[in-house]
Amino acid sequence: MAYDYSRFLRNEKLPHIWCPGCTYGIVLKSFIRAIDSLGWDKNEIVVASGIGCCSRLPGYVDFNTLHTTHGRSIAFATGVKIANPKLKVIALGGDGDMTAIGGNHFIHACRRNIDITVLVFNNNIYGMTGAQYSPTTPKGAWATTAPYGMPENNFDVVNLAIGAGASFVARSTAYHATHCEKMIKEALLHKGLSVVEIINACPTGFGRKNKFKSPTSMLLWMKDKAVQKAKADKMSPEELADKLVIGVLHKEEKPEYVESYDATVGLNKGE
Ligand SMILES: Cc1ncc(C[n+]2csc(CCOP(=O)(O)OP(=O)(O)O)c2C)c(N)n1
Ligand code: SF4
Repeated sequence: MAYDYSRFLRNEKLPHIWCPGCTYGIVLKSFIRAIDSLGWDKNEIVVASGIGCCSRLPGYVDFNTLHTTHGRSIAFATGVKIANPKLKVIALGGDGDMTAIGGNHFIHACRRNIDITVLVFNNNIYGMTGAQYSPTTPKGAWATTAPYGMPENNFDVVNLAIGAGASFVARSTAYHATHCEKMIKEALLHKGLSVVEIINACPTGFGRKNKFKSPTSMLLWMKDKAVQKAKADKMSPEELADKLVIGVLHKEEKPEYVESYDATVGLNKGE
């Protein structure tokens, strides 16, 4: 029997607004299956987004949702988690949302190790506003704001998160939909700040001008580029130079922010 996504959707909001060939629909389904597999009560789940094509996602899912301002989903999610630590809190956004305007929220949430899950939907471009470059646009790639090719170095979201102190960091792609579901599930189960970078395709903004002939070719690019962590561990840096390692790339146990905060404040108040 076909999987029934409608149990988790605000069906009255459909059809969605994403372009044909956009992979946000695929990852929305991975996200729903991950949550369903955990059997959590819908009412204990909070999903906060910023602004962007991917930030339409909370509009479609039937959880407690916040469609906030551009780059601020983590700030809102932090407030929710501190106010009610029992809630399962997820902040999501595009590469622009999370690594440009929201970059400071991102690194400081990682540093604090607050128990929220951050999903970074990386399509290497500002999709919603017309293909301006973002901090993850590869060097040399075309964007409306880089008509001669992106002149800047780009962020690696995984390395950024690990460097800033996140205690769980994973990567997947829209092509690897089942793997993506698994990464989201593991992130949701982790206590502390968990990040999943999900590589996405924006055929309308990024693909057409960057020599991808079709949305399918963008998915095949993800397939060819991805290497599972276990295999990557046996490869040389030269062999990995042009590859995208997927899987759980960092995991450690360390004190969680809300608990540390309560303990510190309680201690200083003499409780
Ligand atoms: C404060 C503010 N600045 C700029 C914008 C315009 N804006 C809306 S979405 C967006 C970028 C979206 O790109 P990304 O976050 O990568 O998400 P995508 O659309 O690719 O999913 C920008 C610059 C805004 N809404 N608010
Ligand atoms: S502009 Fe790009 S990211 Fe936005 S819906 Fe269209 S294909 Fe998807």
